[in-house]
Amino acid sequence: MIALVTGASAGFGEAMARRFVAGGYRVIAVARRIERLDKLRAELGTALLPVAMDVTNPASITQGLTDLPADWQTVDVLINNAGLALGTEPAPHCSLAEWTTMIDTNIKGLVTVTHALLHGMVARNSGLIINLGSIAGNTPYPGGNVYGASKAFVEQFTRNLRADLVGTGVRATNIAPGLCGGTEFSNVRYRGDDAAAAKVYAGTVPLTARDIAETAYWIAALPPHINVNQIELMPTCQGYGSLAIQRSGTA
Ligand code: 8X3
Repeated sequence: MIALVTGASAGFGEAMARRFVAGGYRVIAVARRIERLDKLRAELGTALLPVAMDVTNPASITQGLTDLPADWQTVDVLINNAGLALGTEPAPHCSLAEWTTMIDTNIKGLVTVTHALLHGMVARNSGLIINLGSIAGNTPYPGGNVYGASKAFVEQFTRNLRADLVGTGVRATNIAPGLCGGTEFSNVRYRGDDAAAAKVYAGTVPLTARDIAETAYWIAALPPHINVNQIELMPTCQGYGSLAIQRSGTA
């Protein structure tokens, strides 16, 4: 069995590459940072194939997939993990360039890789697409603006895949994690301000990348008649908040 994991150079993607190799899969590890993938290959051996690819560049995706060795061409499990959040400012203070980067990666990249591999899965009557959504896709919060909206796209795209794929044997799942620590996610979101990133997790026991990898592996290991449409995970220390109300006469 072959799994292709995007964003495999760190965080969830790296943890998933490790978990799937440990479970007996061969893993196509995709990322821009090839030197990190090469290190992973040195550690995990020939069950991991590093592939340099920028999911925001359709030509790079086509090239990377076309160049796969013949015995690596049949992808059984696609894990669309590559994605990022940039900023926590209110919408009027956000950078359009950062909004566009999130759309290009979290939406366009995910859709392009899926489009490239979907035909093969349908032709083979089997396959699994795991998309990495977020609680931000269905729980609005201040500063979530385009990031949350991109994850709402991931959620609904996954459901619509399900609508179109009934009868094909191809499965699709949206994994929607909440607070998850120990990855670059918040460091990237706070644009390298590591102190601000660390504050996000202060005093919490967040989810870990291994928790998400274990979830993905469990989903893939289920019998083929079971489709997990969506799974939302939060650490026990996290919950839902109340809605904001501005009352007249108050600040
Ligand atoms: C990451 C979880 O809570 O920062 O997608 O939106 S959160």
